[in-house]
Amino acid sequence: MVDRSRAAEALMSFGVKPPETTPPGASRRGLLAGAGLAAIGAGLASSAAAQTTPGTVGSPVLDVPGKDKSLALLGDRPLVAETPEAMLDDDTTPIAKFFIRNNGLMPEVPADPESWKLIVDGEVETKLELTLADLKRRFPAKTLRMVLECGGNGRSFFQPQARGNPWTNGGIGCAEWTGVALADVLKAAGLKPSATYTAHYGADPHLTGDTTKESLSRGMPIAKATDEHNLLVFAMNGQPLPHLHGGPLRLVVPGWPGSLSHKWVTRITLRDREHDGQGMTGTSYRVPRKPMVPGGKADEKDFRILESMPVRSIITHPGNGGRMAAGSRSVSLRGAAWAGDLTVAKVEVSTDAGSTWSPATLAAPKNRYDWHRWTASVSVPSDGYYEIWTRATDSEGRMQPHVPTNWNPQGYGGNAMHRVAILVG
Ligand SMILES: Nc1nc2c(c(=O)[nH]1)N[C@H]1C(S)=C(S)[C@@H](COP(=O)(O)O)O[C@H]1N2
Ligand SMILES: [Mo]
Repeated sequence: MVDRSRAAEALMSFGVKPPETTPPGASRRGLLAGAGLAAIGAGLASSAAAQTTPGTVGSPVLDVPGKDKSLALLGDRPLVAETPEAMLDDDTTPIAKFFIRNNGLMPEVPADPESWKLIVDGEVETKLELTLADLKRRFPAKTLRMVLECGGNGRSFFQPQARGNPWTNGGIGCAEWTGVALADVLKAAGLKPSATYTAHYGADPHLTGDTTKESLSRGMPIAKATDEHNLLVFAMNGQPLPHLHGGPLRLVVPGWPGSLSHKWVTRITLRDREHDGQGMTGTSYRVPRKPMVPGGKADEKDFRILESMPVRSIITHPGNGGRMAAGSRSVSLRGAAWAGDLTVAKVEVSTDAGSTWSPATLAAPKNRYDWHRWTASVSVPSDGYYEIWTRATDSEGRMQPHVPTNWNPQGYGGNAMHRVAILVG
């Protein structure tokens, strides 16, 4: 166990990871020990409370062609990397900065992407076998800018620590996805009245290489499956969908956990009941219906499937550890906010730990499921150390909490307010 000071404990009770003196076994990153804060100086770094992971200093670096080396590597087998909040400052997340989440190994790159095959079967009138070329020929393509967010985003802020990849707020990206509507393909297959749930299968082998096991196989109720925004995607930001992100063909199911957005998708089976594949059972992608004691023993029958992701706002500029010139009396902020199936009603910012809040200005999203970019300006009455906080409220009036709530063993739904530390002068 890492020796923690009283102050650090106070921070932890506030849902914030204090600086680690010893790197934790599970995570190879020294949370808060990254580039930004280090630049401010040791004194600030040891007292900083800001909730972010600015870099991968002292950790193995992600070295994958086409990907930014500043992504924070959370694991290499399977390959998992997140995008520190300050790297999410683009309106559209570039492919190089987009987070990566694999559960298994990567499939082989197909010699001819256009002949990639998708099967639609199960509770349908007509079983379909479509190549990527067929999909492009038979169905109209559309492009939507949409958030893809890992179900475990925010997990690292749970106390006690929850099981799984220790995402800060960077298991998220917002890209321009081009593809055909899943709803159109399901319509072409003809849904039987018995079709109530989907099951998604892909080409990525299980980590153990065991061919009888799926690395992941999730599904969704038919009402969500037939939403016109779900796409069978073959292009990302105007480029052929990269292999790493599921190319040549993946699902993108916005608003719900990223695990529904199956990469290298080969088969979608319509079922007459809830799916029971890899990632559907136990406490996977499930949250307590009845709040449980943090760290306690889970009773799986009290759990429900996590559907729409909770509201979240992040500060994308300045980054944690940002420095302003001496004498600066205002700081311009930029950020992003999103809210699963809902929209964001408002974003607010504070420089006094939430004693007072002022509104941010939201830009109009391009389409439903796009994130809301926001800007704000805050005044800083003197030089010195400040923490900037942001919080968003969704269109149903739910605001981000101060601390992650509804603790669960695998740490889903943690959406505490985001904060960064800056130094003026
Ligand atoms: N075939 C397959 N699809 C998958 C996964 C996977 O492991 N295998 N991971 C899922 C999870 S948990 C997430 S969060 C997203 C991540 O997509 P990305 O790697 O393109 O960012 O892909 C989803 N689709
Ligand atoms: Mo995920």
